Amino acid sequence: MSYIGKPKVTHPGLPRNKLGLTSRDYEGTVSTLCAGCGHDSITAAIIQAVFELGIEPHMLAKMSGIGCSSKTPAYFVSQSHGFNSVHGRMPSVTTGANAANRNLMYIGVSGDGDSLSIGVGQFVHAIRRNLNMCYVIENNGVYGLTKGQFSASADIGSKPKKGEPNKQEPIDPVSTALSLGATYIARSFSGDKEQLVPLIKGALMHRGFALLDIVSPCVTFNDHEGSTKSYAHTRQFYHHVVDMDYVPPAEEIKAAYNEGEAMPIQLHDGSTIVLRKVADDYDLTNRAHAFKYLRDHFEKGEICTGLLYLDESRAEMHELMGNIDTPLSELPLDSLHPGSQELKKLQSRYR
Ligand SMILES: Cc1ncc(C[n+]2csc(CCOP(=O)(O)OP(=O)(O)O)c2C)c(N)n1
Ligand code: SF4
Ligand SMILES: [Mg+2]
Repeated sequence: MSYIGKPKVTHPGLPRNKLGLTSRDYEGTVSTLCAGCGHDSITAAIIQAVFELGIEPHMLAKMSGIGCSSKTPAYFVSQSHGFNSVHGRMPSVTTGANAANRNLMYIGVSGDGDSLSIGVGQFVHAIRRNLNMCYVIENNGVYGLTKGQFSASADIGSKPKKGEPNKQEPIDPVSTALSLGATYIARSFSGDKEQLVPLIKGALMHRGFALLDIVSPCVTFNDHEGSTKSYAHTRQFYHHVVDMDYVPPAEEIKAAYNEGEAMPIQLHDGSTIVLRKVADDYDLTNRAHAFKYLRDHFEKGEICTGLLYLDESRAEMHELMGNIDTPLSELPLDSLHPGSQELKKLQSRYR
């Protein structure tokens, strides 16, 4: 794979964030994806979110597996850490990295194939551990990179370009994450940047496992009539449930919200997310209610979007394990290494 850098000519008038950086400083290499691919729009939304949050590039770790979606970390924040793992193994590699260095901010970018087929065993255990990361599934219903075979998120009746419609039940990442106890669950659409950017910001700042399931049409293999992951289908059946704004710790909430319509929730770092309910009858803090609502609307063919579930109270992986605050990567080797005598004692217990 060859990477082409973007020319670094920046307009002097470009807005700068709290670090003095422009959005151009958060770009990556030139994308090699097909023109119009939803994944490129998600990359643009990630760039905007990390720029606006003022994240120091060296404090970000971009993780991925294999697929067109998993290639995209190359296209944002060139100066951060990155690990492109094998197919479906991004969650375990991220778990290991996070165990060693809890100070970095982790963003994993995966596909519906990478996460729901070969990587499904890894995906569910990262949720169960409440791994502190933002997990993005760029969901197009197909294996784009290997030329458009149906993935496990393809809906029943969805028609391929050639061949028979899908007959098998889809795996819905949102319902799966709800049942496993993920603590921040959202769904959006690559074509809705206004909804997507605050959802990404909230997911990055949330302490615990944050899932973003983003419908991201594959223009080459799954954007035709009869596909349920096309631009036209998604726009027609898109149903906003709860939108949100993200307010950083240093800023006060300026917008006027009517009681009942908006609910501010403080995150652990002192920032606030302000929820704006679009569907009056939705309760995003009640798992059973959220599950039923999403299922009922799915059966009507609707795609519920927005922040769909939030639990700020659950402990994340390090807290659950009672780990020390200092990242293991910063501890001296002798404090991590028990020594050969201790190892012998430990082994003798198993003889
Ligand atoms: C172990 C292994 N099995 C199969 C493949 C072939 N393969 C590459 S990408 C991919 C699926 C990618 O689909 P998805 O994660 O949905 O990404 P997309 O390209 O649609 O963004 C498959 C099956 C592989 N690279 N490695
Ligand atoms: S094959 Fe599909 S998923 Fe892959 S880059 Fe092209 S449009 Fe995007
Ligand atoms: Mg896919």
